[in-house]
Amino acid sequence: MGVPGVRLCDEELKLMKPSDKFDYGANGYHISPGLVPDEVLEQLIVEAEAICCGHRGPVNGLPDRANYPQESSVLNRILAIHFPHKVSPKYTDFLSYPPVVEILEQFIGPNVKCMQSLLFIKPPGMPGQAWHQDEIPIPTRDRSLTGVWVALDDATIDNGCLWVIPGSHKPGILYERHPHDDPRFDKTPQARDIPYDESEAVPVEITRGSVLFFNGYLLHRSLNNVSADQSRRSLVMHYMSAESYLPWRGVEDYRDIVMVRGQDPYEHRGLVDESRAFVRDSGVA
Ligand SMILES: O=C(O)CCC(=O)C(=O)O
Repeated sequence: MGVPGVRLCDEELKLMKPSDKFDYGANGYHISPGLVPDEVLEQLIVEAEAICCGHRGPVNGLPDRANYPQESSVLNRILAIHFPHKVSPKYTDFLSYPPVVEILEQFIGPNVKCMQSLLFIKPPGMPGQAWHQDEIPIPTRDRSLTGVWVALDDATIDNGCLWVIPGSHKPGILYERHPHDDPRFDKTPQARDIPYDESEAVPVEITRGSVLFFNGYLLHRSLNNVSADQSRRSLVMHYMSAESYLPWRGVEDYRDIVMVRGQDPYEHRGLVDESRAFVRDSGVA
């Protein structure tokens, strides 16, 4: 916000875009410490265990319970589940969690839709995800994609917290992704030839219940979980402006969305129900 050390008067603050009030415009991310209280976190964690054990409906690729009769040993096999909100009404409800949506509205505008959720368990030994920008796999037309990363556990360097390159969203450039063979990361392609040095990367070590909001052009990654016994559970949700089409997953405008704030200008087109929950391939045998 403005020049460091300079205090702005109320009138000046009113004139600023809301996103600049949070330094979101300059850095491409914003952290809200302790935004989700313990009782809500506990409900999400209990529900996460039920989803991972198949108690909430079909999740493609879940470990075979015959091989893993203990619930805890199932959890130890799972890096992440895509679209948990498709099997869990609790996770569907959480997409619209008011304290999160209040902040999202500041960054995106009055009309906000969600198209994706990801539940990470990431127990020790699981890989991270190499440098990337979310607007490549999820291309909005108006660059409004915003990730919301909710820490269900304290996220540390050891257990594989997110890392960001502050300001890397600003040029509005999409860096090409290529396959890699770095064993620290899963097989998701890596942004290559980025004009930033590793020393510019910042680890986002946040306590459980804290929430990171980040711009879809921001370069980010996570390292592998090298802790002895700390899973790094987190819930990631992706949102964008409802005014923008979403050319994703082979269609001109992806309509398997959940409106979380305001009006949907394309409501007349109806919604579809096509995403299904599945386990991400961790590459760990
Ligand atoms: O949390 C992680 O390990 C990676 C998440 C991520 O990069 C994303 O959701 O875009």
